[in-house]
Amino acid sequence: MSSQRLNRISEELKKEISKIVMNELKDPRISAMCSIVSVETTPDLKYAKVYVSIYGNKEEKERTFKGLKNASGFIRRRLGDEIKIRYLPEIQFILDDSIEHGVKITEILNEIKKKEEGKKLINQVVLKLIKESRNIAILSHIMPDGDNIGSCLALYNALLKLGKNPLVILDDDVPEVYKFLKNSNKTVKPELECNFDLVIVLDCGDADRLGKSIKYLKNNNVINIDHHMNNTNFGCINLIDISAAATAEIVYRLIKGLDIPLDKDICQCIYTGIVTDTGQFQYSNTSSYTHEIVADLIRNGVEPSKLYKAIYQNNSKAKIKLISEALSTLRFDFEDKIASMTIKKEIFDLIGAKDEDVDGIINLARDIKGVEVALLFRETEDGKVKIGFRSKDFINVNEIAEIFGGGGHKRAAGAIVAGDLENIKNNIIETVIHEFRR
Ligand SMILES: [Mn+2]
Repeated sequence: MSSQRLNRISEELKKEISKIVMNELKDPRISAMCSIVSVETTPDLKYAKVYVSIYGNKEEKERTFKGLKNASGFIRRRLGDEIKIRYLPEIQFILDDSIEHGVKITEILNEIKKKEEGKKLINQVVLKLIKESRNIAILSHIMPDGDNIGSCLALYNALLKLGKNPLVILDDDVPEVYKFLKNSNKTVKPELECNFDLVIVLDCGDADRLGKSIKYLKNNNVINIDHHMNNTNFGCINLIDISAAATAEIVYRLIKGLDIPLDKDICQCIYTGIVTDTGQFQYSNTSSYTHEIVADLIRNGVEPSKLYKAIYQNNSKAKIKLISEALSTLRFDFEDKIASMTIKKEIFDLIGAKDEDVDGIINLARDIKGVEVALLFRETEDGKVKIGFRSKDFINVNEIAEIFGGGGHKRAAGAIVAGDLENIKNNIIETVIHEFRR
């Protein structure tokens, strides 16, 4: 191939990759301040080295670079739609620091502006894909919580109204407490082998948390809709809004965008997602926008006091026994700023508790005066320990959970670690203390 033609291809790749990076990637890790400097394509068109300049400190650079590398498969697929060449080269991102300081501020600002447009674009693409699809699978993470169930059922009920053929596929049963939601009995287990026109994953930061449902990501168009800050962007399209208090908020916006009229059933599902993920509107993720949505939900039939009774005044006996056992293990560290509790498997089994009964227990430790970080250690069936992290004011527990392979939000996160319970406890408490001292 002539070097002239190769240069032309490289130039075109550069243009298209820049467009995709600026307008379509929604990985929160990717800083808006990055630009594609140049592209070098090998003569056999097998590889394209993409030199990228990232403006920012070391950590921002690393984060953005990781995000870009992660997205290279998606970018390559999108290039296939945009450019007509026989062989699509494999993309290798290479960090180019040499021209970093030459990046003009105006250019950066232009790119940020484009990124804002990119967000709108993603919304439009999601709405279009939903409109054009008929068989739509809705998935979420294992050990479902209120946002998970509320978001899935809100979308399910809305898509039914749109004449679609939706299906909620969950690894676990719907927790008792959420069974009052419309069509909670219609969810199915990930048993069928089936291709869908569209797979929508809700409230799930990492594909690994899908359990057995992860198989539906293969050979399907996947839209990943979430509000977790460390979402791994495993979808073909990723609609991630970390400012949303709950995924149910994003689902509300989608339903509005699809012009589906709200009804009481849909609104109850959305309300459940929001009320549970905001800790009944007490966490810092609760915004004026959250309350605006809730006002709309109430206008459309939600009766908050009834819903509260259904969700919060409906505890199983096992749950209360579990709370009592957990409280008896309460331990304090670091001048009582860290409070932790432990639930051993044998106690859990003895009580006959269910996974859902653990929900909210950790908050009892967090809510103690002077406590900044609360931890709940729970032995699970497979000899692993599930750790819940909560913080009150300033410790970013998402970062701590990430160290142990987990994640979540700044004030609420989780991780699962294999090993000896006591070792894990000490290790994690030490890590938290280290975080305080930083
Ligand atoms: Mn959520």
